[in-house]
Amino acid sequence: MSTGTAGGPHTDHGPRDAGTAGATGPRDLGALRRLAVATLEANWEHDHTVPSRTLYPHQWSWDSAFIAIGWSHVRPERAWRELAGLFRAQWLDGRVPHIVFNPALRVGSYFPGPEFWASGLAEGAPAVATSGLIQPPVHAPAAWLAYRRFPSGAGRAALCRLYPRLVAQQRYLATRRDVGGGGLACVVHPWESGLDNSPAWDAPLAAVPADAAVMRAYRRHDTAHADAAHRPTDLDYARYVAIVASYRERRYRDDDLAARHPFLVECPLVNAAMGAAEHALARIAPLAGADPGPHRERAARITEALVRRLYDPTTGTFHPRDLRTDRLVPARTVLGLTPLVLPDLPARQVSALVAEACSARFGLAVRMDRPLPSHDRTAPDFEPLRYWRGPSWMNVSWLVRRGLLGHGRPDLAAGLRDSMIELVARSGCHEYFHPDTGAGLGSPAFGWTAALLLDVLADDPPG
Ligand code: 9WN
Repeated sequence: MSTGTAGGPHTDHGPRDAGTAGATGPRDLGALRRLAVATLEANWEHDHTVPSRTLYPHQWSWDSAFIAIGWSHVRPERAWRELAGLFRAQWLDGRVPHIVFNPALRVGSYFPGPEFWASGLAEGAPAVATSGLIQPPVHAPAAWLAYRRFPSGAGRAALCRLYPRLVAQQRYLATRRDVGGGGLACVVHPWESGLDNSPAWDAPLAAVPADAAVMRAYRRHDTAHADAAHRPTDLDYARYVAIVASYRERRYRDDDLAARHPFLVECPLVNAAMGAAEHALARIAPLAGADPGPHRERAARITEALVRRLYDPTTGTFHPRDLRTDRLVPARTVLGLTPLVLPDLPARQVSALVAEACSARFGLAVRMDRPLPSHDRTAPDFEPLRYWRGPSWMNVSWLVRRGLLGHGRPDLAAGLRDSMIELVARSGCHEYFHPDTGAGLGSPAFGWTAALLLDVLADDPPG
């Protein structure tokens, strides 16, 4: 990997010279750890951690799960406050909203803000303002890892309080969101996947009627804080807004999605996370006095459905299924690799995904020369600077690394770990990174980058 420039290491806490991949010395690792802790501390806000003080000043769902894992390494009580705070905003139907708005912040501190979502008008929404969407359900594994890292009595009590809420989150996804009837949950908005403008959504989004000019009526907050050339376009945002408007009009009810909703897609990541959550719940259940059996059964059913509905034997990877056309989306994005997190993924799919990850498309190796990209490097629509259309993200690398560890590939997992550490050593705790140079992009002090760096530095065994 060549030298990153944008963002540079933080001068206050950052390492001076962390060396090349795999050669990061112990003193440098100490400095990296301090940088990560300082980033989390700076983003802590009473009972949760903001992803970024500038771009994302509220609480985000899957960010909080990753961030809780980071807190478990340094201040375990904050891991539980983070998760408990998020689940206090759970809706009566079990959905965990993707944004919980901080009422103390001024109007306009994020777009679309609470006035746009109008969650208060929806049945079963909490008193605090939230969005009406979900994000990948990575919370049960996060809670399990946080407990395993520091298994105190207080941690166990917090985990047991969380357990029924985690179960309700799964029930919501498995029932209300199984619009395709095949045992998988669908996403109703690209934001629900966490990979907002991934090329995976281009085809299903193209069918949503929208005009970029509608964005003149709104003030985008993201482009005031980040380079517009790195962010989704105005036409993307016009479609995002149109899809929310359609869901909001029905007060975020899921009963007639198939008949009315313009975007319905089964996402490999959301469903892999849902399966991994059942495995984690099977570990948590005995602590909470519950039977792990049903969790194991549901986990097996989800893995079977994922392989049946989203795996394409001709490409050897997983693809989203567009329920409007009942076809797989052809783009080969990093979403396709994420089913590796399932411990019961059959050997055939594991070896196909390892081959896909090690191909020129994603460049995974025991010694990586460039970080894992979010999209196929060889695709004509690969964009090294634009958000989820090429740049490297720490959370996706972390998920793939866990999958590799779980499937007996510690060599490749170590290569990925080195490349993740090197990114932060070169560029700081950025939101995402240039997939060729490792330059830091987006927000410079990003929560999950710091949190997951702490986790990979600790290098706990899988489980
Ligand atoms: C919309 C907070 C979130 C992440 C998402 C990431 C980005 C929001 C945005 O930031 O999405 O939810 O405004 O772009 O795509 O994964 O959770 O960090």
